[in-house]
Amino acid sequence: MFPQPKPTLPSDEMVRLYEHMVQIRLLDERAIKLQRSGRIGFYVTANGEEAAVIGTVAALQPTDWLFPAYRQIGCLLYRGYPLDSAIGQLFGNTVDATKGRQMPCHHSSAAHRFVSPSSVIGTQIVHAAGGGLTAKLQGKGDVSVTYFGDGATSANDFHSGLTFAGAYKTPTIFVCINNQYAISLPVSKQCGASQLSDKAVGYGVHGERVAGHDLEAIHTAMSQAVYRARQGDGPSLIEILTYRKDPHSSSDDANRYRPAEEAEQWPDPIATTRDTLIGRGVWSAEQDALLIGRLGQQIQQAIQRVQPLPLPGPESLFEDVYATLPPHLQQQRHALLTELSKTAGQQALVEEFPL
Ligand SMILES: Cc1ncc(C[n+]2csc(CCOP(=O)(O)OP(=O)(O)O)c2C)c(N)n1
Repeated sequence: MFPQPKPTLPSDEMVRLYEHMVQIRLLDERAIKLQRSGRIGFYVTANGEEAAVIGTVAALQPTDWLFPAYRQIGCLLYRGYPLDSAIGQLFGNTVDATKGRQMPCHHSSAAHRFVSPSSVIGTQIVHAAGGGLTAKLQGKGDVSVTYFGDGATSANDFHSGLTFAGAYKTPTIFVCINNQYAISLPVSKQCGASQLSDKAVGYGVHGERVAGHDLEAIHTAMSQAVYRARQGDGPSLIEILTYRKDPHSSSDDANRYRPAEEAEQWPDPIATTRDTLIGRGVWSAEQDALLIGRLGQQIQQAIQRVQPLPLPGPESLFEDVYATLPPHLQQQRHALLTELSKTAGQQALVEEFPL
């Protein structure tokens, strides 16, 4: 009923995926500069995880559900989410779909089946198990996919989510991006298992580990997991082994808890993929430079468009929960706007939202 996954990526497809990987890297580099220059408050990169993100999302259909953590902006861009919206979320301004209510990097888009991430580690794992059961009951062949880090495998929600998915044989794929650290805590200090994918067996879930710099291997493992899930053969845990090349976020200094030279032992997914493509004769250094220039310019232009936009107005605080605002919230909105009108010239809003 469903097509068997192909074991390798055709070269033109691999080039296409490589371009998405480069886009993530360039956006990360630019966003960190925005953070360092005080223009956005916070950022987390996917540096070292680009093949994990793109190799997995590329094995899915746009109708499959994603339950991400905070390093998977690349999945959303891969699915066609506008760059302006992605960057607007970092600024929390009027093109931010989350209206400035979330931390930067906590994107969500119902249209792209990219469910709102929570900062609380591991919560998305149970949501994805439930999403998998929903997909199974609907019977359309959709799968649900969740992304989380090595640290999240020690959270209660990992146990709950995999127990549920294994028991109900949900079409869920648990993608654990093992980047070696949960902030400052190395994997070896938070878990006694020799590999995290071994945990799957106790839940009746297929488990497998794959190298994080190997785009094709990731894509193949994911395609096979998707195939099993769509066939009704239940969930998989895919551990993607890589290294977090940057600090945990823009808020910490990794030099305080790990030696700088450690990163050099881990292959870079971008360089590995680029070299593979050049080695196959389907890519060149000149094309690479042109790509970096083109994507960098797109990002720069999007920032120039988005950065000047205003922040959401204070009245937006009261939107999106109730179809009809209850009287006590109407009173609070009026009181807030009346108060602000005294200092910030918001009289027009008071008139727009009278009691
Ligand atoms: C339940 C919970 N505990 C602790 C934290 C603080 N915290 C934020 S990120 C993080 C590390 C997560 O590491 P990992 O799951 O490996 O993901 P990574 O950031 O490496 O991608 C921690 C401990 C949190 N957000 N939620």
